[in-house]
Amino acid sequence: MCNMSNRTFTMIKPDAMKNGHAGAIIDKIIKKGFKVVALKQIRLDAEKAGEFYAIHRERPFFGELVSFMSSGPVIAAILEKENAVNDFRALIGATDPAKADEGTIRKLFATSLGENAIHGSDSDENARIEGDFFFSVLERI
Ligand code: 3AN
Repeated sequence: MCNMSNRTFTMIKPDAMKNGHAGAIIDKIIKKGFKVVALKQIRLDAEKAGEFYAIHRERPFFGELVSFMSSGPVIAAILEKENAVNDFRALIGATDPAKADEGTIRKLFATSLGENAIHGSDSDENARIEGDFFFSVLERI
């Protein structure tokens, strides 16, 4: 039941929130068969956004990324489905929306490479780390 390889973590990013796409994105996720284990709307400050994206600290776009991710609220969620990490990455599409497949969330709703609507964990280990970053045990069903 709690097999972590069946879970992933996502965040609807400030561009999609601001552009009114949150409802449509959640609808697509649920229709694709993901069960919502935990979900909340929060606003990251620059420090927390920097901590979440610490792996990109040395990249030239890090400052831009931190300022974007703390520019408005996000919706964070833990999702459950068989093969969750890979299936969710397929559903959201390529990092650059211009390169994302038709019908993917980023193709439909992302603004640009930097403001790309949604995050999806890239491994089971990161799904667990990222879910723990946002949610306590009591906040999960
Ligand atoms: P993904 O979100 O597809 O796993 P990552 O982990 O390589 O992609 O990048 C994390 C986030 O950093 C992206 N979602 C995007 O917002 C931002 N990002 C990645 N590459 C660039 C870039 N070349 N220029 C600006 N922002 C970028």
